[in-house]
Amino acid sequence: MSQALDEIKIGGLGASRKRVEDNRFIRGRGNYTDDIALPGMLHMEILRSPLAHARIKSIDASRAWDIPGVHLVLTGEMMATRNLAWMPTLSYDTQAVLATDKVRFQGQEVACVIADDPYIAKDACEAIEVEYEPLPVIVNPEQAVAEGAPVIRDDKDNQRDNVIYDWEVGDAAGTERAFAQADVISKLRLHYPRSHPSPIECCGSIADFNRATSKLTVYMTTQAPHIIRAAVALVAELPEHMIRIISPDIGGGFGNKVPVYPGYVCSILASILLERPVKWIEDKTGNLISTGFARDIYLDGEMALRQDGKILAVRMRCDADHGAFFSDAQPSKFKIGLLHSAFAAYDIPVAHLAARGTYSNKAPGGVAYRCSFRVTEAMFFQERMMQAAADDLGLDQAEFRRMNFVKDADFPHRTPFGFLTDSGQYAKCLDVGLKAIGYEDFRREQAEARKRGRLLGLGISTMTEPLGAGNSREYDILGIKMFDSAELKVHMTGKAIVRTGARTQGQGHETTWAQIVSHELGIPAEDVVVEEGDTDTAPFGMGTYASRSTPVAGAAVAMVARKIRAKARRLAAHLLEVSEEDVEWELGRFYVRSAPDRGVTIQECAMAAYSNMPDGMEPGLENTAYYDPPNLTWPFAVYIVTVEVDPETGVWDVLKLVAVDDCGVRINPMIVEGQIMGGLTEAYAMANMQFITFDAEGNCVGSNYMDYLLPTAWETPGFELHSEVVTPCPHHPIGAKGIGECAAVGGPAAYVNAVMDALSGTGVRNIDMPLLPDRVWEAITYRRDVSGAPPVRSDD
Ligand code: MCN
Ligand code: CUM
Repeated sequence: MSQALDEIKIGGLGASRKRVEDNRFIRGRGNYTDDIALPGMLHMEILRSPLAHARIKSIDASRAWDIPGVHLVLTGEMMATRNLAWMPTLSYDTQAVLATDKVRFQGQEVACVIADDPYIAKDACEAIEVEYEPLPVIVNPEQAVAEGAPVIRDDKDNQRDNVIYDWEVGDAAGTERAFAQADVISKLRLHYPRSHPSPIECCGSIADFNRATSKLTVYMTTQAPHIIRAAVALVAELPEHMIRIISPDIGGGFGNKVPVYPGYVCSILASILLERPVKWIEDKTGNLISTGFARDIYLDGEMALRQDGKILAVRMRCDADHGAFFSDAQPSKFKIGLLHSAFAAYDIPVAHLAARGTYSNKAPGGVAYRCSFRVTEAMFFQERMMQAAADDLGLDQAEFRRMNFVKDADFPHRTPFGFLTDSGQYAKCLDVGLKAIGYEDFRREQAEARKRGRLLGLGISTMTEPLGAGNSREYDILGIKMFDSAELKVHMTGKAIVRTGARTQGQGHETTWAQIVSHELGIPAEDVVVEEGDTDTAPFGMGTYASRSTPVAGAAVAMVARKIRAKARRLAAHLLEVSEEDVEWELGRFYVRSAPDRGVTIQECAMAAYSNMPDGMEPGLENTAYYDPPNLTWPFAVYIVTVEVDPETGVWDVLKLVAVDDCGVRINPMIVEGQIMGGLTEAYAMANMQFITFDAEGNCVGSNYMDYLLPTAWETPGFELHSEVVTPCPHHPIGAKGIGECAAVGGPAAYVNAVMDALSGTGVRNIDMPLLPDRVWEAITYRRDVSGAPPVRSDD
């Protein structure tokens, strides 16, 4: 007779538990960086460069110093005397903290003022006189490598041009041979425009250096507090145990809060110099103009095809515009992130990718924005290429994908670029999606509508994403291996606290980690509090990005709970006066195998750990687990969109969107759905409206919410989500795969493919995102491709 608990009732695995963090968020009781006020706190503002490329002839800050209430003016020159004018980036480059020699992008940090309040600081910034000598500006890779292009990074000894790297992966010779066998070669060139994560909360920090204790405490908006602590220790040469990084509530990160920004560094130095807390909160334009952007990549590729639809090989080239400093946060081994995860879901024998990265006079960044290290670009190119290839062969979009999918029985599968995928049911996901969208009926309707001049289109996109870096064999950042951790303390009454090295920014870890503990131990989720983000209390971890939290930190939570269960079993044996081998487990309770009625609850075991442990047993019930995943997790999804395009205006509307996501076991189905809807919304924004571009002088167009559009509930289409396909991850302790970015990764191609499908037969092969009405109209009207992000002329 079982007395096991009902797992869903106690908020375990699979329960759509309401998010516990929302209790404070929706009541306005969150505790964000800007909510924190420390006694004696000063305020910092940053003076930014109005020019994209210019030599600094002089900086005169005397008028700023004279303003009452100003405590400190920091310039590059002063930073240089402390060896802090430049800092190392996460990609083995250097980045200016405050400009000394030149400014290299519009919005670059030139000076900082620390004052009694932010208004005085801002006024004082305006009183700083900087004399610039403008230099020629580079805003795209083509200009970067042109004859006679000015060298942007002339600060670097061996840098003679604007090339950061030339990198390749795959089998060039084998790909060449496969192309020689092709019946058809399909080609596509496209630009994935620069986009910005644009979290509602901007970046900021409060540095608090206490001379009496020598302790530096920094409250800051970081997705990876431990990495920041290590960086501060190494760059500022402060002792690591005297640095405490606290990441309070975060109002969205989306990758924007992974890098180290000059504002953080300046607030820290200012606090050390002034021995007072210094707060820096970025404004919206500062955030859009200077912090980590994403994409800005030109992709060019070919697919070798057999007439019957079999893909023989893929060749990809890309030009990535990294801005003025190569500051990508990504595994060190891979110069262009995981772009080579492209085509992982398709059974393709051989492939080759060549990538070139270049500097430009734009803000640095490159990988961040809901992507596991450029997977977004990879999947976008993949699915646009699949559509183009199917069209070239005259094959049905769905059929062409299905016939090339990696089959369920073929896992584990080695992708042409060397990744090992381990599980999935790709065809099943596609079938669910096609049925839900009413594929056959829509195709008929589309043909009918065509006759009456109406343009309907259907776009399919699939994605598989490598989520959960490490394993530590292949994934490191600046040599620090990528693993994660969890610490679980069960108190004597059976209540518990779990801490991890990850950092939630809205994803709901406070809810879901408790559910994992609940699943493993039978402790009701409401009895488990989750804490993250304080380096003095959380175990070391690499932070939250690349949807690695569930795959890595979440796995660590399960593993540490199992360690606790193992000890609890010994306590149970002691309490039940039987040998450990005679003890059985069911959710929340140990019992005697031969007498199931005789049992003890996990809570009773917890009490015994403090009050009645067997002789020789270490008291207490707490432990830590570090988890180094054997592989990435590989979720899969199919997104299908139908649209109607108005040929008169180029405006397009989504008729229906169907999403079939297989992220393995879902810890909290409601949270997973929220993640998918958020991602589909961001994907819609990228496809439809979002554009951070630059004019020929390097002025950023898109530095405010009038130019850089965020979709509201009004324009966002409705989504139909499907969760019936579940392929547990074979190596994750609870079978979960990551989900946080999937829809933002796979979504854009679905929308674009739908619009392109509506235009089929017009000879238009590509319109680059965003598919603004004027671009679509131009394509329809002139029957031509609309490509790239050309510099917008400032006199236009
Ligand atoms: N989850 C689940 N079952 C699964 C997988 C995940 O219930 N099989 C839950 C998780 O426990 C977690 C959430 O879904 O509560 C997302 O989990 P995961 O896929 O592990 O992603 P991370 O927690 O590592 O979040 C990072 C990811 C990234 S990289 C970006 S960018 C992004 C995203 O999450 N930024 C976000 N989603 C975001 N959502 C919000 N609200 N805010 C951001 O800044
Ligand atoms: Cu690439 S954005 Mo998220 O990985 O933080």
